[in-house]
Amino acid sequence: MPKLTVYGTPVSTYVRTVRLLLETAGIDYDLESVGIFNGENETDDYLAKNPFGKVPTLGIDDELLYETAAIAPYLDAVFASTQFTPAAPLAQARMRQVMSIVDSYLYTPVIGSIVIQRLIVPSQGGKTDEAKVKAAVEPAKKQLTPSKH
Ligand SMILES: N[C@@H](CCC(=O)N[C@@H](CS)C(=O)NCC(=O)O)C(=O)O
Repeated sequence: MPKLTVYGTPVSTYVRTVRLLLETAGIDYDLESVGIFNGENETDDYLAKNPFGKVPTLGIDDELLYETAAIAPYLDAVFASTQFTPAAPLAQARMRQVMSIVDSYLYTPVIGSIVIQRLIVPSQGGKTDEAKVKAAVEPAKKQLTPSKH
């Protein structure tokens, strides 16, 4: 079993995705905190692990893997007997479709605006920018409305 290390901010939604999978499958790992609110993700040390300065990054012994859409299937295939991936190709494609929609369209209004403004800013003593929240509600609703498929 390789040594697995998750580098990232615990509250991050993408870090949570990777940790949910690890925890649910009972896979041993270490968590090394890299703060995205205090600039730790922009240090030379972290940028050497992940040149985009995003969390999470997964350490697998001496290897480093980043991008949640790469990390999750890797962990599922190697350590969880693909229990988190549907076997049927169409169901698998639907899963990737949802993941891609979240990454490409939903993250910015929901996390980047609503969660940051309503949760993170007040938790750090700041004041919510209600205009940013308001502007994000319609795009978020649109992305959350199921399509006919
Ligand atoms: N495409 C990346 C996105 C990860 C991401 O956006 N993480 C956020 C936290 S939820 C982050 O690192 N933000 C720090 C920043 O943008 O400076 C992935 O799938 O892992």
